[in-house]
Amino acid sequence: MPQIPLLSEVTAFFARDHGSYIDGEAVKGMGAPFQVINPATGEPLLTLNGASLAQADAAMRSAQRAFTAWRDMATLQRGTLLLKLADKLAEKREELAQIETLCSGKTIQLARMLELDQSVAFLRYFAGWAGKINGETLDVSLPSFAGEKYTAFTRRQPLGVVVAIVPWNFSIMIAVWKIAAALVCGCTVVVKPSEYTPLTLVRLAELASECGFPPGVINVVNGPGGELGPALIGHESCAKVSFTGSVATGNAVSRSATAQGKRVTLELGGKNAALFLDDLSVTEIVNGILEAGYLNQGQICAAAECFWLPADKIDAVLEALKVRLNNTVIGSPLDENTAMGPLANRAQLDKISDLLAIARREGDEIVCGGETLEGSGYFLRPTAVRVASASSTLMKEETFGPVGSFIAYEDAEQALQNINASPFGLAASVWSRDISQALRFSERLEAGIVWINMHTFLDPAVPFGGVKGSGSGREFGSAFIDDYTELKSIMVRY
Ligand code: TXE
Repeated sequence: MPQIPLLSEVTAFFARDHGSYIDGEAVKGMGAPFQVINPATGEPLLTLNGASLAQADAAMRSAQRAFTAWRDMATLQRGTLLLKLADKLAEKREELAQIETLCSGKTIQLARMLELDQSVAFLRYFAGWAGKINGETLDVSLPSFAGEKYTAFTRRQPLGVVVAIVPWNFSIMIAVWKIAAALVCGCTVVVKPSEYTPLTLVRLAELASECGFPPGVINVVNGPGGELGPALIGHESCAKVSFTGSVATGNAVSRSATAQGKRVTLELGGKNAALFLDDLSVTEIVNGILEAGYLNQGQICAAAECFWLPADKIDAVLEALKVRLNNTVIGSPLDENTAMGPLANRAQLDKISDLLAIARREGDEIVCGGETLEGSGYFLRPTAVRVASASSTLMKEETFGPVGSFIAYEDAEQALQNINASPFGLAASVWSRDISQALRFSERLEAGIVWINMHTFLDPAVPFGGVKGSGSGREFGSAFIDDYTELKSIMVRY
């Protein structure tokens, strides 16, 4: 199948010297070099230098200098700039999608539709909050002794400099969630992209400058997180950390941010479940599984990995699913007909291969997939595993890959108890034609978001975030306002 031709802008972009974006300029990194690998081929795309600690400091200082003017800018002007950036991303859709596909292995269709079109939608949504982030007027009950009166009101004030630490699975979109939310509230940002996908955010910051964003409002600091992350979080100018990534790193980020009195929100994934009730047909269940578990090679924090199926249907479902998964078009993510590209990086492939080896040892049955493709790319066939029991490792450890774990239940109530026994709770779904029944389950599923007859769809108007070990804080809706502003009370005697 043919690959799409790369745009000349993309080829020219890869030929440039890359680094970070600090104080309104693309700068060469002064830290250690690292490679960006094309996961479809295993070949390096380019080598760039990470930011040095001095450059991380310069980015934080730049964001701090830019903060006062950005905070004091008329809200409508801030909103207009976000709208301009949305238009710019729409205009550069193909260029950014191709860069992202080369670095992450995401299929070009998903890069266009999710990374770009969704980023544009989220930017426009957040731009709409400009001028609407308000306080309240309060009635106070202080007694008046000499005719004096009192009133009080609250204001929502921006926190200051936000450190946004983002992963590789949706490197543009997840960064846009954080950048747009911070900026519309009047905060400035320093973004730390994943070292696997460092390039598109540098391009985004350049485009923001072209739109008229003042220097320092959006900075991008590239490089491995182990040293840069703590330096950014511990910087005196850091008022808040917004983190999306692994549970282990997120917990370390949270400990260090809280110990230093910084606000922190965490979105950490976990082990999401989908519960299919027994009134559905085999085809309906299979369609639901494919939607919930296998998009973007399963590398979506909200994707389902544990599938609870009625005992009388599990055999038929797995038989039909096996046919559909075995027919998945796997291949170059630059081919528009590809449905499944490679995993995003070698570490990801190794981690999943190790988990599958554990599954085999524990007596789980690999129904289909489980093998890598020949060649140097990081391809894994879409995999379905019928686990031996609810205590199998695969029912607990996040694979973050195209690996569904399937288990039968006799009693949906018992399945619910098992799902809720998880220490995580980012997302879950319940599927049934009986909406009344599904709504009752949705109330009791312990997760930050529960979908009914759908899975993985995120909308800017609907708050998103986890419970239990899956994180704290909420993105989107009006819920983000709490996370990026401080509530100030003002009392007046008159
Ligand atoms: O994540 P990390 P990795 C899960 C998934 C995957 C695993 C590892 O299971 O297999 O995590 O992925 C930065 N202080 N998810 O290693 O380390 C890092 O540079 C501050 C789930 O890529 O969490 C990157 O920018 N920051 C997930 C970001 O943290 C640090 C999405 C995330 O990297 C740091 C991705 C430190 N000490 C992976 N160390 C989801 N929930 O969406 C690293 N970083």
